[in-house]
Amino acid sequence: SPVSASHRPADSVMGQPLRRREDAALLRGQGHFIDDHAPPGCLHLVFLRSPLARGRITGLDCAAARALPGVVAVLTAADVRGLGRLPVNPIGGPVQPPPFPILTDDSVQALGQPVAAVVAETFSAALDALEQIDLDIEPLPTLLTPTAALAGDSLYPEVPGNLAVERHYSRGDARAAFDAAAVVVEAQICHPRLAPSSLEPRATLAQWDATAARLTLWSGTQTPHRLRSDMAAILGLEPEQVQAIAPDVGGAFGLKASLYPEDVVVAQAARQLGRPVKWVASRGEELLSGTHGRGAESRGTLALDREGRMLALEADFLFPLGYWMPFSGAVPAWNAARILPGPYAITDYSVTSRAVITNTAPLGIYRGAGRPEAALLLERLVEEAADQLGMDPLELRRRNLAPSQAGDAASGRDSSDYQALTTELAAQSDYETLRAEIGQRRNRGEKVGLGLSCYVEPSGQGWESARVSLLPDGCIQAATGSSAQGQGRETAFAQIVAQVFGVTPEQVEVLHGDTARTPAGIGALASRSTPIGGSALLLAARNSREQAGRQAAALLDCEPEAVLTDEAGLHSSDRDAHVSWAELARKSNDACESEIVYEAAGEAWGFGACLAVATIDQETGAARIERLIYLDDAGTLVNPLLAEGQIHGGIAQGLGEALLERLVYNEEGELLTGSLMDYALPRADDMPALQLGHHSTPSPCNPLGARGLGESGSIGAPPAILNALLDALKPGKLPILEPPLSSETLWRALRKEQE
Ligand code: SMO
Repeated sequence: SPVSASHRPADSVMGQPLRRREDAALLRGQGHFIDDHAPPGCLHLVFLRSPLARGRITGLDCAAARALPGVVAVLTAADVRGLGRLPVNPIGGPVQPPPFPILTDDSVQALGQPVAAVVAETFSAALDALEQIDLDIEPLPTLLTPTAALAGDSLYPEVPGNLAVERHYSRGDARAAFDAAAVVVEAQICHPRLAPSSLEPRATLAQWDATAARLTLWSGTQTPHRLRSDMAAILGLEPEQVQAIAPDVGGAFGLKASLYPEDVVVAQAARQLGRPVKWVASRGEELLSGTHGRGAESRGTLALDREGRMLALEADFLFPLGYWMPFSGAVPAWNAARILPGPYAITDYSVTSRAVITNTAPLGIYRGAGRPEAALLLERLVEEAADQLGMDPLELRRRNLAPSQAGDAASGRDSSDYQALTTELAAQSDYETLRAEIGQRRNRGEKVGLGLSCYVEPSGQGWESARVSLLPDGCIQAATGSSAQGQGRETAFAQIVAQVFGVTPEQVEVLHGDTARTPAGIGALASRSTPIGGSALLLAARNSREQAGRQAAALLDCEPEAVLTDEAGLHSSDRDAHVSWAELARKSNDACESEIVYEAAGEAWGFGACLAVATIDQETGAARIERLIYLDDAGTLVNPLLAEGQIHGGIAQGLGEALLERLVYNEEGELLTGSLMDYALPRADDMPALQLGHHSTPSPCNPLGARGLGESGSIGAPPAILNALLDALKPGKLPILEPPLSSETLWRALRKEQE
């Protein structure tokens, strides 16, 4: 029969909470991560890293290491001299990047900077050889904090005053508004430096084919096409000579969005030695030399009138960039500044953001990339204002949230309804009752508080490409230039394409993460893979489906508009004539294939609201999140199960930022949090039960109507959690907010209050 019994109407595929097709293999240990790959003859590479934060190299002797059995080579700066440098995205304005270091033999600018690389037959032989390298460094005074770097000597002549990025956004006359205001509140935050902490650390395997002069790179990357073009340029190759493959990527979070100096050394070693070379970062190397996130110092002031109308905002961010800049190194400073005043209708504002070179690990994008910093500063100011005005913080927000906006596809302006989400937040939390209960508990002496946040998440601008083809076996192949980092792209992308063809998702094969098999693309970052990558697939699928309809019409002897599809194939509308997908692929004259580049007309802005209830144990200072309600509007949800998974993950990382995580350097620039014994990642038992809800107002900015939500949880959760704890602490106060609010910090604050 042409119509199978399990036939599902086409519109039931999108929006279904399908389980991830990726999981069966991953759960059975059949995933293919970088370290699972070991081509015959594969060599192992390990790095000698600087043990000092800044200094002049006075001696480097690798002779003993080279002489050890099993050691094939020791690469130093001489082996990579003359190679190119990594471009830095000048997003939102100019950037003065420092040099791109690959291996150094004159000076070191950060603890963990690669100095030499040992390549050996086995990993342990490589490690043994590391011990035999003599490295002498004469220490120099370090610039570790952004404030110190801004006041200190220039670390590189290319970056005068160490100032690499400066962005300014303003509207109206903030100064005048401040002068006229009834209430002015301030906030100062020292954002924690964070480690993105993917499951598989950074890893790269390179193989050079000397005959074909071709380089193959397997890398845990979220931007395979950019890795390919950047690597080609740095090595002096044509892009066609390089193939980048991202197999299973165990999380990326921004950490894996840029090529690293280490990747270049691995590729160069493979080219020099003519054998495959693999490097897998240890967890310690990852904490030491992977890109960190956040780390800014921020301050802001908010002016209001007596009725709580927000009049003006001033904000200032200062980011410590570290000693080299990854491709997206300017993004956090730009993002933090450009999204203010967030969801609020503030007409007069002035926001400055600067980023400076420091003697620390590089700073990169990390889930949220500037948005969490902006949201935390703004939402602290709102809570302070509510305090000063004696007004309920939800009411204060509702008075100032921008009015709902219809959005407009032509101008690329997104729609929004912030009020609707906060109305729902009040309803879901039974807000008045909850407030009253918390008041009673406080009267009984309990340290309990309620915190709120509203946030925006600009997501998805620019382009992405896709190719959708009907294969001879009747399968539909969907190739995306976007990428996957473990967040279920295959499942969601298959749903988008299956919907268009009227088939089941199982009939759609998704190709990603291989530059030789997919059209060019940017990748999985900036919450863009669904709104932009998904929209590209949607449009390519529509074209390809239309071609299939035209060609089937000729075979079925009907009009193309009359062709119906289902999982069995294509049918005339009276269902008298039919052709299977495989038959069509074989019989049609032209391929049913479409490849497109989709350029978004505008930028989709996701948004949401969060409410947290938290308590502080008065004996130990331990924080406990009692309740967490998280509502978002991410537009069209392709798969609500995946959407919620993204929000869970984002909230977990946000909870880490609020309560647990901080990379700490001492005054010598040594990393005190060099292992997961000292750097506290959240565990399952740190997570509260979550109450999630979605509004799904389609965005007019892309044909899918989707907004990103991959970064959502880490933007909206920290302000709500921190606001709840600071509410619980009252009448205690923290003059400068320096997350994480660990039990020690809270315990000390409670003691102080009792003094
Ligand atoms: S921080 Mo994201 O991977 O753009």
